[in-house]
Amino acid sequence: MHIRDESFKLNRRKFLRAALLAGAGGALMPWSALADDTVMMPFANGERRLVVYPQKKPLILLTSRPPQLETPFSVYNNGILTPNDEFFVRYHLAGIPTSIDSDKFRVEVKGEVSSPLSLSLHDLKKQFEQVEMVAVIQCSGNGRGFFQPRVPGGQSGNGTMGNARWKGVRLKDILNKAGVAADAKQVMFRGLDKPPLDTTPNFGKALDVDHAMDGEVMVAYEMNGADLPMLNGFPLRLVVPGYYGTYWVKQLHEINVLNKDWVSFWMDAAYRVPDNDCECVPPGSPMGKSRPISRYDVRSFITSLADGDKITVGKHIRVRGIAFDGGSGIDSVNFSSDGGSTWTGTVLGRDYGNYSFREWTCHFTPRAAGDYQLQCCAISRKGETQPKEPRWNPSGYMRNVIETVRVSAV
Ligand SMILES: Nc1nc2c(c(=O)[nH]1)N[C@H]1C(S)=C(S)[C@@H](COP(=O)(O)O)O[C@H]1N2
Ligand SMILES: [Mo]
Repeated sequence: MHIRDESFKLNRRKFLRAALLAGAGGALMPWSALADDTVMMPFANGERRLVVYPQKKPLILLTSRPPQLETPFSVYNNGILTPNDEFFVRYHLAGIPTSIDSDKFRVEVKGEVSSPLSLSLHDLKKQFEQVEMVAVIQCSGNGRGFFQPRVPGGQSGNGTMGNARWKGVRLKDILNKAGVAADAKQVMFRGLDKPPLDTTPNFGKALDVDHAMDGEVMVAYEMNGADLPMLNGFPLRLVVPGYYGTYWVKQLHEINVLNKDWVSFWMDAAYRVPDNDCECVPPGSPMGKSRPISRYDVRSFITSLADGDKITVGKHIRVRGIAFDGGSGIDSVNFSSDGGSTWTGTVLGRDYGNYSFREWTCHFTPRAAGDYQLQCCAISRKGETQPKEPRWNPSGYMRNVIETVRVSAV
């Protein structure tokens, strides 16, 4: 059966399977993919299976080893926070942890520090101030499947992003307790996942020490008021507000302070963007000089309508969507029903902070029968906006072109 991503609905049988797979308590059932529907993504070779993983509703399968699961886009219309059981999943290595004893779990703080620490979850919650923040995590390759010319890598639509309320402690407070050496340069983070072959580099990421100490980067144990799902990093993950998901290390168990830049595949070969103002190169050309990917660019989406929807001539509708950027916050969002020739303002919803999705709404009445190209375009508080033509880079990162939803009025 083929159904469009935007209109997919769960049938009762799948709900039952999802419930079965989720199992009881923290113990996870065997990792398998069972749902038997497919969805069509709006690009060539876009057929995808819907799969059920532990603690998850059916998500769109990109790969199963390692799991890469995309959120069906319709989910973003249901609320500003993305539910844990519909949150996208991305791992690089097949050897991911499937059960963790949270009593035995420790995060080690070591390297260029005066007193190395080994902290249990209980220690973290008791020894440091607990903080909360709503923040978007977005994969660098969100929307990669739309790149023209096509680029290698997970061919995802725009469903590898999510917005959650994270609860945890400030990384700065942990590092201060350990006592960071004066000549510290970077802090390196590792998760518990293991490569299937010893030749594959273990996953890790590094931040400059000033960034790690900025008071915003968090070590989080809760997401939307619940423990992190196993696939989203249980029991602990790094939260790097405004920075691409690659830095948000899951199953965080090692924090290593270094007196030099960390040399690794994950910083020096992967997750790099062209080192210029637009972080882009002419379509089809090589990367050239590059730098590590960093903050999100500004994006916005229509969530209440999807490509191919029918609307009624003369009937008023409320169009709704979301916008976000790398941390300055959203200043305004404009809406167009004629493919960007003319624009009108929209009304912003509640402000959950500069790192959150921001809802926008506007009114639209199609006056005549025919096709409409609906677009939205956000402007951030630091004055950035979205380009009309897509920017391109060979890794398919940082897509933020003005997206178009094609509907017809009948
Ligand atoms: N341990 C570990 N953490 C990781 C990764 C990984 O492969 N292993 N992938 C990163 C990438 S690229 C992304 S986009 C986010 C995805 O977070 P999610 O799976 O919770 O949605 O996790 C990041 N943290
Ligand atoms: Mo990612």
